Amino acid sequence: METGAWNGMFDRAVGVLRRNDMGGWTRAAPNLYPHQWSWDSAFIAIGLARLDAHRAARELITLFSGQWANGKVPHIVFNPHAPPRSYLLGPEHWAPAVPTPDAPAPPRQTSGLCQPAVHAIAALRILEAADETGAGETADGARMFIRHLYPHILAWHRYLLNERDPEHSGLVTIYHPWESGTDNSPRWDAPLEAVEVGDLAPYERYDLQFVDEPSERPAKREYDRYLWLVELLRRASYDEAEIRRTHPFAVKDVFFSAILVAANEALLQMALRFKAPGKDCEEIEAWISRGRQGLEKRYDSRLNLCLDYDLRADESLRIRTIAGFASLVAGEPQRERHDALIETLFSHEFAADPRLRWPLPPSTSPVEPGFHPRAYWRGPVWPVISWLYWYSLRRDGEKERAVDLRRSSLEQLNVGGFAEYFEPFTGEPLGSDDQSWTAAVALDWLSEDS
Ligand code: 9WN
Repeated sequence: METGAWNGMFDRAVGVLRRNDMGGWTRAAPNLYPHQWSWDSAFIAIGLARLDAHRAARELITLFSGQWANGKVPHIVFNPHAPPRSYLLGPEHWAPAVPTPDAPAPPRQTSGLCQPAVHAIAALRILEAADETGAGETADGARMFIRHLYPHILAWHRYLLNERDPEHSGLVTIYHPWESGTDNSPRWDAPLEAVEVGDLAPYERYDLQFVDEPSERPAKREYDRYLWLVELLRRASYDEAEIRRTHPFAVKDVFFSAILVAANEALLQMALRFKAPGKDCEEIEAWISRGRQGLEKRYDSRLNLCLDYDLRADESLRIRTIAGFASLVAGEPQRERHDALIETLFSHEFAADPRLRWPLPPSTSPVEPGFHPRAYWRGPVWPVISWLYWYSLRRDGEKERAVDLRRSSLEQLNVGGFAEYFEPFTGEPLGSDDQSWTAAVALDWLSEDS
């Protein structure tokens, strides 16, 4: 562990996670996000694994206690004790028009969307951490928890592969920008613009009280559509076939799909370790190759990026964002593809823009017309995304690039603290302070030697 150079950052990161610990689960941030978010929890578990594998496993177990009967892991598991008027949308906004047997029984209250499936990657990390600790109650408990979780993660992936990709394209369909985790990315501008907002009840933006400027959060135009899409899903009672047929926002998300491939690699390792039936392994292997092939088809050789696909407009979304490097996250692209993606990632279009405070990839390319350096997913650097690329580059033998990403990220966090995201040119911390997943990835980085 290399913590000396970073002035007590490890302890500061631990402090953030402890303060956000709600007892068995961690709120995403102190004020702005008082509930348990799905992919945040996976990153949080990756960080917690460095402290306490057993507690890390509990983070996932609590999240999966909100899993739906059809395998879906909801993007939010609500905190019944969250202060009133702290987060819109609350549980009441998600209630299905007709009760669905898929949603978990009370007292668990959840949203009806999902988010990228980082969980298997986290689960494998927890097992590795437990193995490093060896025997003992904590490590054994962690292993037992993950063993118990394995079939639930398998069911989650099966939901994504079947319900969100009945076409067997290898690509996951999302029904809301929130499902991508990169909410107001310009990737979603065109498909969102095409959504006609109906009779939306008036609402108040609680989120704006927790940021310095409204531009750090999505605009009203976007929020109207976010709420309307939720209303439509609720009215459809989350019926998958109905949504597939009628929902106005349906996009094949390359980044979500790539994370699922990487997660399936982790799941396969778990299946082998737990001596799961051979048919599980064959199924997962087929998902992995289908995912990689699907991403390969979404590669655009003019932009040197993978592009999302709008199913409603029947067109590619030609926007240069961090999601375009999806095949690097999925792993094992053809050599030529790998090299082209790396070249673009470290070009002036992304991490080598000379104006950057640190050479870290911005969420949207500064050469893209929709780029905005302060606006959420339209330009700022997000440490969790830097972590995902660091993880992928390291896994695939790009050691030097990975070392540089880690070092620059730690410098960014050392100066700016554990903010939700950062202005790419000035390094100013933006969004929420003390964001749990930012502290968690810092812990993971600090626990490595390079
Ligand atoms: C909506 C919690 C979540 C992250 C998302 C991020 C933001 C929520 C919001 O916060 O989304 O899910 O209200 O803006 O975009 O990636 O999981 O940290």
